[in-house]
Amino acid sequence: GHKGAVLWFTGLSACGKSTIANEVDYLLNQRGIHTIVLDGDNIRMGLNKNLGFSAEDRAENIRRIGEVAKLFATSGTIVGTAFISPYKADRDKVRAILALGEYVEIYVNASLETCEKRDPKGLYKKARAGELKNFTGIDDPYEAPEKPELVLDSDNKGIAELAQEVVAYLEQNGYL
Ligand code: GGZ
Repeated sequence: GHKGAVLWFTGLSACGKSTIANEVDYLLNQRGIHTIVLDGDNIRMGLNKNLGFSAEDRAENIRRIGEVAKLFATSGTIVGTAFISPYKADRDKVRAILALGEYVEIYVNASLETCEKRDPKGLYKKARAGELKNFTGIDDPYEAPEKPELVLDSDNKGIAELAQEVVAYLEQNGYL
């Protein structure tokens, strides 16, 4: 049997976090595992709709998501979270409130160039034009993880392969 865990995907906008998290979610569901994905669609639209993108608001966004993820993990669910979570200190606080081994940091590593080329919502373009301020990677920092549990090469590999890498990590480390 498996225990709860938090698969904390972090990376730039358009790096593939949400898509990979949803594919992992699907693969785990196929094995009968209880899962949930937390992402901008279900968190920033609801619980966190009063928060923007200042450093303070991003910190509060991540803090609340960490607390929600902890509740689900305690209930035995495998939680996937897909937020930029650009600041190391905010991620480290989430790690600290979870039980040992419960927090699995997954760095979805795509270069800014790749993300900007994808630009599915045209946000990088707006940020470059100065129409969108404090955009991560353009005029707001992204602090890459120093010791993530897993790094995914999103410049060179596709969604299916990266999702398999996550599942393999979970198998090899006793989560499944
Ligand atoms: C970064 C922003 C910004 C700014 C709006 N900076 O590609 P998306 O659209 O769907 O993903 C981005 C999302 C980031 O929200 P998070 O909750 O993941 O951020 S954080 O963890 O830093 O709190 C992008 C959109 O929101 N977006 N403005 N200024 N991304």
